[in-house]
Amino acid sequence: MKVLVLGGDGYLGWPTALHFSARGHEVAIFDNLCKRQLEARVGVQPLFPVQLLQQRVKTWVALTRLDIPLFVGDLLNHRAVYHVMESFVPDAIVHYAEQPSAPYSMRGRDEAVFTQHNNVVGTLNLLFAMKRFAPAAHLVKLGTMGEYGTPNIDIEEGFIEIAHKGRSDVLPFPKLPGSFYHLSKVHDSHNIMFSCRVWGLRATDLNQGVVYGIDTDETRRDPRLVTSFHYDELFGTVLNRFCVQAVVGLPLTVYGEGGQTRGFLNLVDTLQCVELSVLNPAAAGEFRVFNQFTETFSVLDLATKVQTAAAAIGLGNVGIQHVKNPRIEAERHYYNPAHTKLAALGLKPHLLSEVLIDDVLRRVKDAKQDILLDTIQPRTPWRRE
Ligand code: USQ
Repeated sequence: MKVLVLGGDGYLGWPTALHFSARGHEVAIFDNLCKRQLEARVGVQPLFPVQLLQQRVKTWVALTRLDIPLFVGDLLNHRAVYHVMESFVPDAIVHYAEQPSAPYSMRGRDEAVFTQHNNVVGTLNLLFAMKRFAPAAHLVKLGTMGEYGTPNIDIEEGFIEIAHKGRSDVLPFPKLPGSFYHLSKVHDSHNIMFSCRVWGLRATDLNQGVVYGIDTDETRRDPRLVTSFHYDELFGTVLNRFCVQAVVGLPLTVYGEGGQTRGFLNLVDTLQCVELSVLNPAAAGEFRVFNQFTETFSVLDLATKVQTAAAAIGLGNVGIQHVKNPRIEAERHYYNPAHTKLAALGLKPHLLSEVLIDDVLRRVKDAKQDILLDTIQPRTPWRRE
């Protein structure tokens, strides 16, 4: 298949592009490299050195003889999107090209506006480009479990049957997003669903949980293929952050009580889920939603697991620090989201094990000298101060 990866320079986009390329698909990357600019602006960097995108594509080509054409362009520039759609004509479009951080979106007005403009308008440009140049292509869009928030009822996969005053209908599941970033994904979902309804486009919205991990089969082939692994307060996800904190001997930063429960998945399972979605496309006019995670944990559960794994590899007794929660979120709540649709397509989960945490800890330990200690503590409050 012809697979266009939007945001192919990122933590998930880069390994996704290699995964499809290694499996014989014709892959192209579209990226505006803006994550690198955001990193420079706020003074953070990925733990392992990430080469220029052009250089890592060359490394992949040299190793495999498999080409990955690169389009450096911005989804906000509709002409750039029209150009890639017209010249590559993808069968599937995997869309990661968004500002991915909730804390970044909560830093202030500029960052909130940037996040929503970049994400929502970028996706709108993409939908118009699909309508015009690739109406049969299947959009696989990375959404977030955070669209649902933590309601006091079971969370369904996208839709819920509601009986109301003697009538019933199947309607989008209610949304309770927890940041301007998560809101941007809600707005995207509505725009995509509408485009499927009125233009007959086909789309799968992957409501993904929190991803952890460093390596995939492809990135492991050469250190120059490593993905962008963050541990700072803005772009690092919680388990990756805890592993880095354990290596430098800092107490693990559990926000508040730590009863916040989320869906989690290994980076390699993100690739599996995206591949299953691409190989089993939505029908014309269909807007599907899959909840994409393999297990749920509370933040405190995760901290305890990292503590145990750290002790087992001789990192000593890592502490846990219940820091004041910078976010407005329930710290104790009901959480039971459905996640059967990807399993029905054949997902074989790589569950979180001590071995995996060990692997991450060892990899991080080798790069310990490069960890920027002053980027770790949370500094972005949600509340008015
Ligand atoms: N947390 C801590 N300590 C930390 C960092 C985070 O207790 O040092 C807590 C947060 O308060 C939150 C939970 O861990 O309750 C998850 O935080 P996170 O930063 O790992 O994840 P989040 O901000 O929710 O965003 C991440 C990705 C985002 C994706 C989302 C999926 O950055 O792109 O959409 O996970 S989900 O969380 O299911 O919405």
